[in-house]
Amino acid sequence: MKLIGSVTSPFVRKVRVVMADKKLDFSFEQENVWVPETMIQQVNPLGKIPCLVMEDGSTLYDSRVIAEYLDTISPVCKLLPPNGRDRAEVKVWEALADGVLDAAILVFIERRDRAPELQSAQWIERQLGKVHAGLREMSTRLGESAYCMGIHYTLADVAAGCALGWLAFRFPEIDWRGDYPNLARLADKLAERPSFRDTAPFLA
Ligand SMILES: N[C@@H](CCC(=O)N[C@@H](CS)C(=O)NCC(=O)O)C(=O)O
Repeated sequence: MKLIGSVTSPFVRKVRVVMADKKLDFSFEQENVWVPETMIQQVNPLGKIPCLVMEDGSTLYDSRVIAEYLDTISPVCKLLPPNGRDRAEVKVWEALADGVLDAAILVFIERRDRAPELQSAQWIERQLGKVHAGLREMSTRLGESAYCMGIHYTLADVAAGCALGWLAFRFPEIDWRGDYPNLARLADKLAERPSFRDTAPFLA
């Protein structure tokens, strides 16, 4: 399997963490999807990473689909409950953490790619509102539990840890550690795992 991605994308990181936790072999091909010469649309018409290229050349996207698939191909470190309400709850956690990222990335791109006079303060406020509401909900859901789903590490923690890690990387001004000590405690615990430690985002 070949994973196409970058070392800064939190969605790619989700997949890399899952691969590492489940001890799956893959090659990692870095692709900058933001330059005009990117070839990403040859494997994903949406032009987004992560994209998983299988042995037969077929492709899987997006990160939620890839993570769910990877969990089915190895019994090591099961990350999703087999069915029922618990499985849906893990997927809600994933939707929540990914949704925080979607909103934060829109702000990041607006600020990075648009001239200051063209940036919409209203749009940025709208998206930041989602980021803050999402963080609040993550904190409420976590409560005093060791992990998102209680005592077991799951895909919910992978998604939450990658979202928090990316916010720390790109939005240091958002003080989620100060506002939500329980999220800081979770992030610190996850950062000790080799799968998280080895995939921390960095600027190349
Ligand atoms: N829902 C998708 C989101 C993927 C995504 O937005 N990836 C970003 C990088 S962090 C990307 O490739 N963006 C390129 C673009 O939007 O053109 C997933 O979970 O994989």
